[in-house]
Amino acid sequence: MATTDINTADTARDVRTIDGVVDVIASTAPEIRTGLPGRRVTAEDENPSGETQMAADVFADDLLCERIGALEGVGEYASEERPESVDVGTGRLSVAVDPLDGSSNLKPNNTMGTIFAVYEGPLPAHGRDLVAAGYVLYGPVMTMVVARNGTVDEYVIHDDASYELVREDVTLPDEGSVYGFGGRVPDWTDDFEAFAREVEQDASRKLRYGGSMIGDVNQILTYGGIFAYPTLESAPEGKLRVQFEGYPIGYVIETAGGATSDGAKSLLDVDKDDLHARTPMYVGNTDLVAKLEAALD
Ligand code: P6P
Repeated sequence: MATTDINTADTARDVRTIDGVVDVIASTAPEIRTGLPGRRVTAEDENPSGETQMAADVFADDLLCERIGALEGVGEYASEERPESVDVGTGRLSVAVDPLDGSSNLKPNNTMGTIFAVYEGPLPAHGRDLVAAGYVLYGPVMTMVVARNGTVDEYVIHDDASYELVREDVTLPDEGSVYGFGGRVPDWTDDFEAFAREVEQDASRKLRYGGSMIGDVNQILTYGGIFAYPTLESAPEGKLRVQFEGYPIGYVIETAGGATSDGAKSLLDVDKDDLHARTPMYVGNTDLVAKLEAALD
């Protein structure tokens, strides 16, 4: 469930570093998007989670590692595409990224995202070590959502890498109208399926699931509701990664007044010490997340 003790940067130096990370994410996004057309093929390797890597995943990761690693206040860089974190300097902040979330959407030309998380201290870090997080959404418009200093802001990123603030202090609407549930229905647990059926029967809600978490979570941030990639019979830990997806999205949604859960507690309180550990993810309006937790209890 949502918690109030969202951590934020407490030194001017860290604020400058966070602003530098946001600048790098925004300025690299147009280059990532321009580099996608020629990279819609699978790379030779799998990522540390055993998933097929796209050439675009490797391309985006290399760009971000180089650019973020050059920032003075950053000491460590890690990504979903690399087995281990990389020492990039002596800074006290670490940055974890999912360079291209939803790259399986590349072939059908659907939405994808770049997720970033800025932690105080070394990696793997804990959700309460976050001081900023956000994502780029590669949609009809390239947008960036940033949670820092206790607020969530949305920007449009232009092809020349300039970016402009379009929505300040973004919060979830009180009444959520969309839902999106990942995994295959036969693989859902009975408790989750009962919850899902109740949400689906509610005439005030409609399905929005696109196979890229950032596209789906941005629907929740915009229209309210609930997104879940749940515990599965075949994967009790779920699919999504704690450091690169669970914590940063938990930080964004809770900063925006929503709630997040791993089924029992805030995503920010998930305690896994493996860099590529997974977690079930439930994020959205507080009432729906509370109902979900009761259903799984
Ligand atoms: P499925 C993309 O591969 C991802 O990591 C998330 O962005 C997304 O929510 C999920 O996996 C989609 O998984 O099983 O629906 O393909």
